[in-house]
Amino acid sequence: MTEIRNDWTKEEISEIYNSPLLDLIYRSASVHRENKDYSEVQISSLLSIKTGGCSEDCSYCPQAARYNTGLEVQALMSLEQVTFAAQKAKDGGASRLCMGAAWREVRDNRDFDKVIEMVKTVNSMDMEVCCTLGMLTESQAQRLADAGLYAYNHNLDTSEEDYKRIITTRTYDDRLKTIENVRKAKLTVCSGGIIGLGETVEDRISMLKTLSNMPKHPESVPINALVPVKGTPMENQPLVPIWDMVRMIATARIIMPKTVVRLSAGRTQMSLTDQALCFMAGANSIFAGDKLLTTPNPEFNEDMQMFDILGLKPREAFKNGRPAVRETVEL
Ligand code: SAM
Ligand code: DTB
Ligand code: SF4
Repeated sequence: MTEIRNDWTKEEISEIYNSPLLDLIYRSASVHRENKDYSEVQISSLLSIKTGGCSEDCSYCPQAARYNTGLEVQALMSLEQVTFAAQKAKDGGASRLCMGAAWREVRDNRDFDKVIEMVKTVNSMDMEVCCTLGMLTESQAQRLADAGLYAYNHNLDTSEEDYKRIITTRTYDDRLKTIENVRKAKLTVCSGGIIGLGETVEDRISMLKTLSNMPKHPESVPINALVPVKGTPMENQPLVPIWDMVRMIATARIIMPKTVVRLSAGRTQMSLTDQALCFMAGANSIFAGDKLLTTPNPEFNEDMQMFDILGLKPREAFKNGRPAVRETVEL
């Protein structure tokens, strides 16, 4: 069994990332097969429970109020709407529902009370529940955990060095602090990044170092390819070459062998063959359903056809235990 390390250096990660592509894929696929049932893919469905109007200036994001992206702002959904969407996602084969809100941070108000109810309801429907709501305090993380939340998504997005170029309204430390609060509440951590923001290879390596040097690796690491959205500062960014996506996924797989690596945003820009390479390189999760948060994603049926062709199968919910018993099982 591959050793879990939290002391990867930039040099080591860089050597892996820059190794000849086929050697890299061979190595990451081997690590994947040693550590995981490689044919099992965890499926999450995204639901934007509060859309647009965000006060942050993340330069990739269509939901930032300051960019004219033509997005319709929507207030927090009702519990009924969420229940309906959760059932639809479950029927489509998703084992996890990830609810996203375009908030800078969570505030202790009625909206948060409503989100707590949503978490309880989706949890009672036998789905893993994930939230991504912006910054959290320790007590807010604890409230979410008590309601049955399974995972919290909070991405680093890029390297510490590159952060100011992408976002000025918060710091890298703010991001790390929330992740720490999530850990303190014993929630599982989902944290990754975006490639295609104009970052350098060194930035990618630096971000992977931060993730892999955390005291405990995130249980899931989403690798997003930028979806360039008109009206955002990143609208003219060229599409990410598939080889960069494969290198990121393979490197994440090798340095965080037990982590679920998610082939996240950007799949509509990829062929089936492209995606097959990503699964071969060690990706073992996707977002399914025809929408990400605000941008398109392949249809459930298309993905199921892809699974059939590639011999992949969806992972069932709570394979690693329910939140209440989570401490006793290996994640
Ligand atoms: N507001 C919360 C936050 O920032 O953590 C949660 C929602 S935010 C939309 C979640 C993540 O979506 C971001 O961290 C970023 O990684 C991803 N994202 C947003 N816009 C994207 C885009 N155009 N392409 C790829 N990923 C994107
Ligand atoms: C993640 O890493 N990617 C998802 C999820 N976590 C929240 C979001 C992707 C958003 C893509 C742009 C949009 O649809 O708005
Ligand atoms: Fe707001 Fe999150 Fe979008 Fe940043 S990424 S603008 S915090 S919704």
